[in-house]
Amino acid sequence: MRVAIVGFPYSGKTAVYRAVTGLSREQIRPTEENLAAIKIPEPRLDFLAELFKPKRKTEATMDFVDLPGSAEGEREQAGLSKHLPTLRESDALLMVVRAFDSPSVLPHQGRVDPQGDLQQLRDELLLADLAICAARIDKLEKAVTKPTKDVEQLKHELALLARCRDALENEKPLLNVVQPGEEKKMLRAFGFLTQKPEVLIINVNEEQAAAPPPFRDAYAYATFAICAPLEADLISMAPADRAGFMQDYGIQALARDRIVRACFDALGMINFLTGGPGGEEVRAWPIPKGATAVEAAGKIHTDIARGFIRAEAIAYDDLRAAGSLREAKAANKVRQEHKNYVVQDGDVITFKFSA
Ligand SMILES: Nc1nc2c(ncn2[C@@H]2O[C@H](COP(=O)(O)OP(=O)(O)OP(=O)(O)O)[C@@H](O)[C@H]2O)c(=O)[nH]1
Ligand SMILES: [Mg+2]
Repeated sequence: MRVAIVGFPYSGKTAVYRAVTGLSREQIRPTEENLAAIKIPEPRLDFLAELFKPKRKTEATMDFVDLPGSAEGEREQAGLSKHLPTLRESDALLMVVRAFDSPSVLPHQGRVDPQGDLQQLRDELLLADLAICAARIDKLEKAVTKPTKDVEQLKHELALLARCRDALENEKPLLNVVQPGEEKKMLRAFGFLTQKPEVLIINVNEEQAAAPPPFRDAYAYATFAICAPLEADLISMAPADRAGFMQDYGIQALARDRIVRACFDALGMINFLTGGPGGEEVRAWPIPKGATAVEAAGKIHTDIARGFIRAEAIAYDDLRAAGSLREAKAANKVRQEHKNYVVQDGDVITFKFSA
């Protein structure tokens, strides 16, 4: 799972990256792509750790990428063109728009207009996708006139891409145009940018650091108004020092966990959990919503999927309410599930398999 941070020059992308990763300015190479793996908050593991006393507690991680700032002269645009390969490989976009005033940081196009900037960013993403779409359609239109053995498949792809082009020309992002499953799979290699879910960060002044977002955005999966450099400073402080500052600013909780969690949810992912009495580890395993028990087993090890017999599953809430696995079993809360069981968020699972 990879999230790329996208925004106009000096919108505060690197500050957001610091706020999410806790890295200092010195730890970031300004002229290169920076990538860090961040733990996805999973508070349910704390209870499992308390219950099973394992050696390790392992959250899943998500990669965040900060792209280097673009050179002068490209300031009219977000300078996305040279970063397209990285963006295409990402699964979600963390959009950053500037809402802060600062006499020392020249705003993009000479004005602070977060909604206008967001619109422009999205237009750039749409145009980049449209170019890819049109080029492929050109190729396919020629290819389908030849009697090759895969001509039916190519026609299928052509029809899908034509639909995508129509949507893009009408300024519709592809996220809600492409069906999950087969269509999504067919388009995967193109890495369309408007097919990626977005989480929006409105980078506000310190005075608004704890205020609700200044505007709502209907498209982004979630919107956060944060003062990115302030969040970056807070996260790098010792917890004892931090509390006082947070109180002064009226900030209840660091933005990091909410942002990371929103990206995870935006991707349509859920966690199933593993661990048990006497086990070495309690762990969260991310899977796409709708994944089956045997697919979940394959996340842990292909052997477990291959030799799959059954999954013993209990909902986290049931385990928590029962207080222990033994009590939960006595109350008939542990279910025996087959291969095609659709795993639910927070299921605590033990797989039975033949080696
Ligand atoms: N006053 C104020 N300054 C900010 C805020 N966010 C970022 N800045 C400053 O604006 C400048 C640019 O911030 P960066 O985080 O480097 O922005 P960026 O989008 O990564 O910029 P490039 O990578 O060069 O495109 C830095 O000097 C930041 O300290 C903010 O919320 N308030
Ligand atoms: Mg930067």
